[in-house]
Amino acid sequence: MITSGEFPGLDLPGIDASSSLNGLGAVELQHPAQDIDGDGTLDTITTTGDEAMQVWTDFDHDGFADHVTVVENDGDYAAWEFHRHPDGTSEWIRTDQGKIGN
Ligand SMILES: [Ca+2]
Ligand SMILES: [Ca+2]
Repeated sequence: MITSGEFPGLDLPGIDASSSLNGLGAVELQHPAQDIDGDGTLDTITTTGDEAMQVWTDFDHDGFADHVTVVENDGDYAAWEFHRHPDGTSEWIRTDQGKIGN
C-alpha cells in the first residue's frame, strides 16, 4: 500500500511519463515487496495503472521512496529522485526522460 503524506488518497498509479511530480511530497512505502539492489532488504514497490507502471524504490530504507521510474505502455519513460533540503523542504527532481528503444 502506498500513501502520500501530503496528498492522502492521491491516485499514484495515475502518474505517467509526462506527469510532473512537483508538489507530490514524500511517498511512503509501507510494505516494499521487491529487493531491487539485492542487499537482502526489501526496498521497492511496483504500481500499475492503465497507461503506465511506476517502480518506487527506498534506497536508504527510511520508509520513503527516494526514486521512481515511470514507464508507459508505449515505451516513454521518466525517472525522478526525491531530495530533502537542509531547510526542511523537499522536492522530486526529474533525472531522466525518454523513450525505450531510442
Ligand atoms: Ca534492497
Ligand atoms: Ca528513502
